[in-house]
Amino acid sequence: MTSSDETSFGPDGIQTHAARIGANLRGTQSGLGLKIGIACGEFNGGITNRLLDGTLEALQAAGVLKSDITVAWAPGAFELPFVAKTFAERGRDAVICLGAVIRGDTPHFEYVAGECARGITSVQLATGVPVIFGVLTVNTVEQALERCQSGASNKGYEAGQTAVEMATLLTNPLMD
Ligand code: INI
Repeated sequence: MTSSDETSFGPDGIQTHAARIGANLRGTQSGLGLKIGIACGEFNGGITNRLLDGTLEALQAAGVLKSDITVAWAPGAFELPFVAKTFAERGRDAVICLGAVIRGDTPHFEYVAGECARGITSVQLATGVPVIFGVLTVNTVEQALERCQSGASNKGYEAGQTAVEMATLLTNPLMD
């Protein structure tokens, strides 16, 4: 997390303005019954496997059933949006993209990371299914490793929680 004391919510969190709002909605971590697709990059697989470990831990903690989780491996981050689109079109409640793009000496990084992010945004807006950006875009291997250690700071864990939060938010009847 990069939030500081200054940028984090105060003690009332999202309730700060509740008295002035009709319906003040947020998603939950109740994942039972959610169908989740995970698109995972094989490139830098030592990192993406650790991200996947974090994601699975978060989904399990939220009660998502093992039988409702499908993982599809794509060659690299550039291909993740296509896999995500297929998952979204085939009935998943949320899709999680996991990848690791590490800067090299050429502009290749910008193309792979940029198109991956752009594609993920396009897919979720076009399909109406939340697609979570669990893709590391970092300058060094050390930075990548820092972000995929076990525990709640694992970016894959955050992505899993975000998927459950978004899926439950968007299906809340009060969104109508
Ligand atoms: N794919 C990644 O997931 N991470 C990278 O760091 C990376 N780099 O650096 O090249 C990468 N390249 C492969 C790319 O995602 C595609 O698979 C490839 O270009 C074929 O379309």
